[in-house]
Parts: sequence; C-alpha cells; structure tokens
Amino acid sequence: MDIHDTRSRSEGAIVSVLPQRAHDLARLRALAGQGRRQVVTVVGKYNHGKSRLLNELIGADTFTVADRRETVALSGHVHEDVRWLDAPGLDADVASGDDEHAHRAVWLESDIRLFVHAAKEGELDARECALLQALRDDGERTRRQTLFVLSQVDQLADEAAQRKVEAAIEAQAPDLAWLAVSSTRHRQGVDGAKKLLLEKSGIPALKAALAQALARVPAARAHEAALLLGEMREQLQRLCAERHDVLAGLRQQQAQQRTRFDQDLAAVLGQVGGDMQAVLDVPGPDHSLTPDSFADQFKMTPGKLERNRLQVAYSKACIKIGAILTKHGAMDLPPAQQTQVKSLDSVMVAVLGVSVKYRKDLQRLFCEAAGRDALARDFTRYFELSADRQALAVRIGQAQADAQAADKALAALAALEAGG
Ligand SMILES: Nc1nc2c(ncn2[C@@H]2O[C@H](COP(=O)(O)OP(=O)(O)OP(=O)(O)O)[C@@H](O)[C@H]2O)c(=O)[nH]1
Ligand SMILES: [Mg+2]
Repeated sequence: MDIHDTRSRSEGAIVSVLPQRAHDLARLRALAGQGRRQVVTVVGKYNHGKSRLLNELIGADTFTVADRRETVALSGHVHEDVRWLDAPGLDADVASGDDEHAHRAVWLESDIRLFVHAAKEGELDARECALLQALRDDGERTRRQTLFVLSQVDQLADEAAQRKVEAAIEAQAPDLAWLAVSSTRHRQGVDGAKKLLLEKSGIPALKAALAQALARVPAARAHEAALLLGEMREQLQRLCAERHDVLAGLRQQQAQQRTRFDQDLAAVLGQVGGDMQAVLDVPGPDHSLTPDSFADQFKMTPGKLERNRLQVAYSKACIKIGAILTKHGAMDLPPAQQTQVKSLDSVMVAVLGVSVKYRKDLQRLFCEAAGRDALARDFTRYFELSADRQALAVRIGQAQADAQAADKALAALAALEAGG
C-alpha cells in the first residue's frame, strides 16, 4: 500500500472522532509534503493589486493583471525555489467558489501570507479586519507569518495622505507592522533604471522582509506541525480516557445489576424452597390426587382441601418470585415472544407454565436442586432479555465501538507522527 493510502487511512481514523480537525489534518499533510517548496500567497480584496505585486516580486509578468475582478482561480509559479500563489480577491458579493480558492491558499498551502490592501481605499472594511485578525491570531499560534502590504500608494496625493491612511489602519489593527509599496513606481524604476524610484517603491524593502520571513519558515513549519500533532494527541488521549471511563462505568453497572439480581433470585428461591418443603412435609396420604365425584360437587372434600392448600402455597411462591422479577424489571416477555393474550405474556407464565401443580411438581420445581437451578437459569435468561438490560447491552456495544474508534485514532496519530 502506498504512503498516501496509509496517510489517508490514518487521517480518516482521526477525523471520524475529531471531525473539527479535518482542516488541521489537511494542513499537516501539506506540511509533510516531501521537500515541499516554501509558499508565499497573496490575500486581500479584488483589484487591490495582488497579482501585479507578485509580478513585481518575481520580476516577470506571470500573473494576469486587470482593472476588474481578474484572478478567479488559484495559480502558482515557482521562482527562486519559492512557490508564489496568486489567489482570487475576496469579495462577499461574488460567488463563493473564488473565495474558496483563496481560502485554500491562505489557510492550507501558504507559509507566508501577503495581506494586500490598496491605500486609496482608506481604512480596512469589516471583512478585511476580520480576516487580518484571524491571520494574526493564527500567526500567534502556529508562527505562520503574515506581512501587511499597503499597496498602490502612488495613488495617494502625498505623504500626508498616506500617513492618514496608515494612522486609520493602525487604529483598526494596533501594533501592525506594514510595508507601503507601489508596483507602478517599481516598474518605472526598473524600466528606467531609476534607483531612487526603485527604493521609493517600497518593493526592495518588501523583498528584504520576505527574505527574512522565508528564512524563518523551516522553524515555523516544525513548530506548527508539532503544535497541531500535540494538540490532537492531547485531545485524543483525553477522549480515549473519557470513552474508556464511560465503557467501564456501563460494564460495572451491568455487572452490579446482574449480581444484585442473582443474589435476590437465589435468596427468594431458597426461601420459597424452604416454605414449600414445609408445606409438602405432611404425614398421611396425598388427598389431592383423589378425584372428586359428581356427588362431591358442592362438598368440601379432603381432596379439595389439599388442592387448595397446594394452590395457596404455589401462589405464595409465585408472588414472592414475582416481586423479585418486578424489582429487577423482568416481568414481561421480550417483544418477540409476546402473544395475543396479555395474561400469558409474563415471564412467570413462560417459566412455570399454566398447568395445575401437584405435590410432586412442587417438590421438583422448588425443593430439588435440579429444579431450582432450572428456575434460576430460566429467570436469569428472561432477566437478560428484559428491555432495560437489552438497552444497556446496546449502550455498552456503542460505548465499546466509540472507545475502539478513539484508540484507533490515537494509533493513527502516532503513525502520522512517525511519518506514515
Ligand atoms: N496606480 C497603481 N495601480 C496599480 C498598482 N498595482 C496594481 N494596480 C492596478 O490595479 C488594478 C488591479 O490590479 P491587480 O493586480 O489585477 O489586482 P488584483 O488584486 O490581483 O485583483 P483580482 O485578481 O481581481 O483580485 C490593475 O489595473 C493594476 O494595473 C499600483 O501600485 N499603482
Ligand atoms: Mg489578481
């Protein structure tokens, strides 16, 4: 399997538990690109002179310049081993596809952002302010650099006008370092070999600042990669711990419920067995087996008396066991086993049946070890099939899957860190 598939799988495992980190993972992928060139990109509103500035910086008319919204897709050019990316201008009024390209360049690919703002526009608008702030905040965190470029300064009447614009922007973005440039002056200076005009264009100063910024890129990249990996590792470790705690808690709940049920059931079966033994341990013949004749219809016979006695004892046993089933939420049959007759849908009926019980039946059911074991087994089976227990089992299954997904993500992150 090639390295990209391995990386994709690792990323997929992490995103599945940390969906909000999808962008950071894409950024890490960009950072991990083997021998990747340093990337400088422009960002700013359309028509502020971004493409033309790049042309001046690389000394060739590579990017299209126009007096309208021109750049609509990302285009790149390699010059002096740096990749220069021209991005579409940001404009809230225009289809968001262009902004998407710009966003991709700014946030995903670039090492250095040149934030371009045309001096003639005066102060920054709300959107520029927000973007600049976001870039500066990002720089604080990741050490990715943004240079603020006040462009087209030749369009201002004089130095005083320029000061005014700079003061307004300074008020909007305190402590902002800016570089004022004029691409027009630079081109005139180059074409006419006019050194003073060249200097005054601000482009040489911008180039020097860029060279310094580029020199800082390797360290910045290393910092950013370590930061993103570290943040995700911490987040995943916390998530793993939380999810395993949840799972352990549910399993403990499951085990405790079962233990309590087992204990209660064993106690009630023991008690019922003892009570029943006392009822059955009577001297003399078993009259319950003597059928009544027609003539006995309205008489109290020894057979009837004995059958009544047994019936009462059996009912008492059922009531005691039923109380335990109720306490543990296991009275009703699981839905798949339910019938049309509500009175038959109880666990009691399913386990003990509806036939009349005679001494030998009661003895076998409640007093002999094999009978009691069978009752315990059957009641326990229905307890496990009860709605609450089943719901708990489902929750445990889900919690287990969640914990496994978090473990997998953590392992995937380790693979990413190891360069996989
Ligand atoms: N006077 C003057 N005009 C400039 C300068 N820089 C750019 N322009 C002009 O401003 C217009 C827009 O320039 P572009 O470089 O195409 O602007 P852009 O920011 O790339 O625009 P989009 O690609 O549409 O976002 C063009 O007509 C340029 O010639 C400058 O320094 N001075
Ligand atoms: Mg452009």
